[in-house]
Amino acid sequence: MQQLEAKPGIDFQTETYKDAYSRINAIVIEGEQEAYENYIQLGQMLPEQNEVLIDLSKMEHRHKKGFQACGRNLSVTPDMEFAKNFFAGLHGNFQEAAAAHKVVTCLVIQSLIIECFAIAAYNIYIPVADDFARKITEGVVKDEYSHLNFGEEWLKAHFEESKAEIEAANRQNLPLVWRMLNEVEDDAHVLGMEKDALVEDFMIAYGEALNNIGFTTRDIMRMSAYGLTAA
Ligand code: PL3
Ligand code: FE2
Ligand code: FE2
Repeated sequence: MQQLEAKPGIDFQTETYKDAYSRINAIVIEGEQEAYENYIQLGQMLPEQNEVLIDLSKMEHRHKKGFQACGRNLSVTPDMEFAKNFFAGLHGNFQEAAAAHKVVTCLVIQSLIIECFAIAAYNIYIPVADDFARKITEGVVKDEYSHLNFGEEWLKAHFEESKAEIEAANRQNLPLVWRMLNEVEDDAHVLGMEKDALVEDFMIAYGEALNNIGFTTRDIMRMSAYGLTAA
């Protein structure tokens, strides 16, 4: 709500900006769509939490609508095929875990990894966004903290019996996040977002989440490094 004037230095109507936006906007729309589906599936896996999870899924649906409006506002057509591929790895791992009734792995993928990725990306996007998208994204990012909190609380309450599976899910999926960040680096740069800042904000949010769940600083250091050097 701070600055309502256009950002100096970014022209939201150049072909370069719109081309990059067609992929980033699609990634966010696809991410929100998959989050919507994932929370519905999580509700089926955790029947006693189904109502809460259905509420979260509805928020994700609203987020998707909001980001679709951001694309339309800039006359950009999102490249949904690109975005589907972008999420294919995490999507496949979530589906595989769901089929095996591995609720801990599903929560790590959606409520920790994907939500932290979204929180980092949206916070960094807000100061460089156009006025319309900034207002939408400010509303969305508040919700994402509550989604992250759902995962934290559940995993914290089941920490001892979940610890090994959380570590395995981290090891399986964190390298995918670094790969995804590399894939989006150039387009994000065009939008005024730097990869280093994305990595830093992701690490902070994810490390704090692991800490809240019950991991030690030593565990967190070890877990955060997976795949980072290979990225
Ligand atoms: C779950 O609620 C949302 C999942 C979305 C994941 C988004 C990842 C975004 C990475 C690309 C950074 C660009 C952000 C710009 C926003 C228009
Ligand atoms: Fe969302
Ligand atoms: Fe979310």
